[in-house]
Amino acid sequence: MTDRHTRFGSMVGLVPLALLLSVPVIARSQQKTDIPPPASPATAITQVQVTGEVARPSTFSAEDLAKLPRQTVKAKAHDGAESQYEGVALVEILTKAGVPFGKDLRGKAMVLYVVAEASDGYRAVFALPELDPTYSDRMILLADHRDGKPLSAKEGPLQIVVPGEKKHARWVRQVIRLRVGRA
Ligand SMILES: Nc1nc2c(c(=O)[nH]1)N[C@H]1C(S)=C(S)[C@@H](COP(=O)(O)O)O[C@H]1N2
Ligand SMILES: [Mo]
Repeated sequence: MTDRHTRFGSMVGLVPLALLLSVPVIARSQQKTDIPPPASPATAITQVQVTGEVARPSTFSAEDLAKLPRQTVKAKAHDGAESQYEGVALVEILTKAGVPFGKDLRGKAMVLYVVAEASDGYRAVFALPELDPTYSDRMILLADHRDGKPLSAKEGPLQIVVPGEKKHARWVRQVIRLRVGRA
């Protein structure tokens, strides 16, 4: 008992010494970059989730997007440069997930909307008729290529392209999710 107390006492005495000795170790581990950097957009996986008020919640990979009807549109980016964008019309992706368009986009479905969500938390809303060729001739695209090349890390891998829109606030970059909601 006494012996243990004595030993404990001497261990307590060692604590400040141990702390003192560990200072250079801590300093060294802070210099070392052994913590991996956060996933950069350059390595982001090409995929988009379709969630919310949909019959078939789905995830579309690059392969899935390549199999859907491909569209190209000419549009002026925020930097003022006219480019050829290539990708899949939002209506095609959403139709696959069971979102109503065409003859089904009427009545109670008229309160549905889609939120394009980005990896940085940025979001923008579209009403379904804006995307529907039976309502509008606009071609709102989920683009994966610009002028024949994959989108840059800043833009992509997936970006909404809204040709002809006078401001670019709905050209959501780094899209990760299309969430359908009911107003
Ligand atoms: N993911 C994401 N997309 C975004 C934004 C954003 O902050 N995050 N800003 C929007 C706004 S307000 C504009 S004007 C354009 C700006 O495009 P640029 O950054 O390519 O110039 O991107 C749009 N898309
Ligand atoms: Mo903007």
